[in-house]
Amino acid sequence: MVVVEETPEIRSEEFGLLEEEVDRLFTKLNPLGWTKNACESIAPFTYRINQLKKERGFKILAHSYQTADIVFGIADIVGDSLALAKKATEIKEKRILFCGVDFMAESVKILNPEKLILVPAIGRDCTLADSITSEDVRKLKEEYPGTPVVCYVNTSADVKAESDICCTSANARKIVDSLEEDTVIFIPDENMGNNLSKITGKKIITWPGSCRTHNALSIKRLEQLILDENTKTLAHFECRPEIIESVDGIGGTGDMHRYAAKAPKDEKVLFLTEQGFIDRMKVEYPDVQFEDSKMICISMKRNDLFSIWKALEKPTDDNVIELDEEVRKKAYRAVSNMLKY
Ligand code: CIZ
Repeated sequence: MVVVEETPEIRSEEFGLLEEEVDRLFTKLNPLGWTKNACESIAPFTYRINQLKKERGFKILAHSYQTADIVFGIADIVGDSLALAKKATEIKEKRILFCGVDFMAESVKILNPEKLILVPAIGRDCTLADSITSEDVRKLKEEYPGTPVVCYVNTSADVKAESDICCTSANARKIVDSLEEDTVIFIPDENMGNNLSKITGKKIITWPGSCRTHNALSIKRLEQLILDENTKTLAHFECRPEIIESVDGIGGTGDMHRYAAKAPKDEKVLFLTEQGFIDRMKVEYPDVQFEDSKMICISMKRNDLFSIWKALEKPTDDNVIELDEEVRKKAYRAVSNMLKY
């Protein structure tokens, strides 16, 4: 069987603009090893997507774990889930195409119920978000009455609706620290809960959930990744506690971004998080020598230029993020509590 790939049709009068698009992409992506040929193969997609988003009144929001062709080719705003959810409340566009996984797009919908939120790929799962249900949270609350429930952003809207406050890797420490209680239920990331317990000195009741990408990092693998003893190594909160004990710092991608922005010229830096974020840093801070983590989240990588083009041109029900209004209102409380930090 011959498979003919579908690509956007480019009219002959647009060829000049397409060449400019190839040059634009090459300037951005060449530092990551992209060739002119590779840029030529994606240019019809980025060109058409950028046209469609203007024609149809969309802003494209992309999580830092997306691939570089999305981040530098078509995204208007790039960041972690907290930054993206906040930015979404500030933009005038009523339509958002969100490149990330479902729980992140749901956070945007929780804060922007009047906006249309589309996610391009199908199967935007997350091992953390899928590890716990709202019923599980209700049972935890029965077991530990009066104990505050902090949910990591990697949870469904249903789970957020049962929680007191939501947090991201960027503000988890501040939020747990700020609570009056010495015992806190932290769901669903067990590594992050244990790491927070060590940092804050609080008793954290955890849930057996983990991010398959960060949890897979072992000490042996870490040793292989550190190519030079002078490398500064920062690990994501979602990594195992033994990893956190062996590195120079801990945080979310927001903290890592701030570190990269101030890193001395030529410093060797290893961020133990998803490779998409490292590629973003390599382009934005070319004077720093970022080592690759080679940690890949396959769910994040399900969004690609083809599915984005299709979702903008002809969205289906599968692309649309819908939330029950009662659940959204309850989840809004936990998310808006988080935004104070
Ligand atoms: O909050 C986020 O976006 C996640 C899940 C990780 C991070 O550190 O960016």
